[in-house]
Amino acid sequence: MSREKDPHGEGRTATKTRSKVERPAMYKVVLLNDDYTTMEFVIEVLQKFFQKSADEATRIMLHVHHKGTGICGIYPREIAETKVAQVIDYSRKHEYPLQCIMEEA
Ligand code: TYC
Repeated sequence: MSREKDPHGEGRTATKTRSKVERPAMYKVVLLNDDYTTMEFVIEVLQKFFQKSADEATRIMLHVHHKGTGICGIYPREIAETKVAQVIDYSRKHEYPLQCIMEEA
């Protein structure tokens, strides 16, 4: 019962049940650098699975190439899991060792 509707008056009960609105946990999807995957393939992956423009995909790929890792996007858990699986499946199908992981944001 909400306190506003408590017929016994304010503060009599501790039964306010308004549920707390919680934001879903969010996860970063992260690409890892390696020496074998081509730059062109990484750009293709970023455009195909993360809806990046050619310029943004190039920027992210170069960031990963120079720094070792880079964020492709931040998503709720199930979407992040799907993106990671899609990137790994597509990369293996094309015989690249590209690695993609998720981390709680
Ligand atoms: N380092 C790779 C090369 O020089 C390019 C690359 C970039 C690979 C990003 C993976 O996640 C990656 N061909």
